[in-house]
Amino acid sequence: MRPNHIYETLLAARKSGQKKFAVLIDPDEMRLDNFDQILVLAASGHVDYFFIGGSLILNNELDRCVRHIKAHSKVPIILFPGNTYQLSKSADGILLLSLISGRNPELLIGKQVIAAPYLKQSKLEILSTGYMLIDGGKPTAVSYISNTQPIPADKPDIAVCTAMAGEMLGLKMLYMDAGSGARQPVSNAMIEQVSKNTDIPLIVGGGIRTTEQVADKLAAGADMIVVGNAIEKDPDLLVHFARTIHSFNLHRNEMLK
Ligand code: 1GP
Repeated sequence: MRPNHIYETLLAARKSGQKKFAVLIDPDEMRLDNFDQILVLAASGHVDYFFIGGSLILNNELDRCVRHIKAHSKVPIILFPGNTYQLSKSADGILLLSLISGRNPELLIGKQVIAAPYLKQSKLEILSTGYMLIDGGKPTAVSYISNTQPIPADKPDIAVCTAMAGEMLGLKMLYMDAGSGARQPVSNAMIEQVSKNTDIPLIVGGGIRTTEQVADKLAAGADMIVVGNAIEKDPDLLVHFARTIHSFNLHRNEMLK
């Protein structure tokens, strides 16, 4: 296992209020023309991390996808696996997810037991993450595949207690996800409550489509924003989202002077 470079960076960023931006790549979309455009935009310094994965990957291209990105960009790659077969030793780190919003034992601990010996031998940095699925207004691939119910969008107390329990159990990060292509992203009110009541890096994703939403989620307390679908459809959005995040960070630095 690699030393905790990614985690140390994220923890320091959380403490200093600096926000991060991750682009989610679905290996199934690798052949799209947009994919190389995304790599070019990311390589010019706009993206902090690539997340790679999906609830259901139809091709067998994950490892090739990771190596292709490595060859064309220096942006660290973090696996975001929907299953134990979505592993690649060429990535930099892995979100070792426990689906703490659900009550499916396979996704709380079962899959992690299967993956542990592979991960122990790999050089991947292990980022144990409490994964919380939040209702985004329609059933998503994650809720269907995981056979779990998301936390209701209007019940921030459930999200807070779930997040606090995850932190107390020793998970290093939290990921609030409305699911890929969600109608509504996680609400600002819920992000604010979870962020106030926990001290570990908070990742937020699912259904984020506009710079206003990005700015609002950051102001509410998200430490990292993840966007997949919107950028897949319009890669130029990557630059707009990155600018929003960097100007938030600059503004914060100015305030601290
Ligand atoms: C899904 O949070 C990610 O797990 C990203 O969602 O594709 O809707 O941006 P979108």
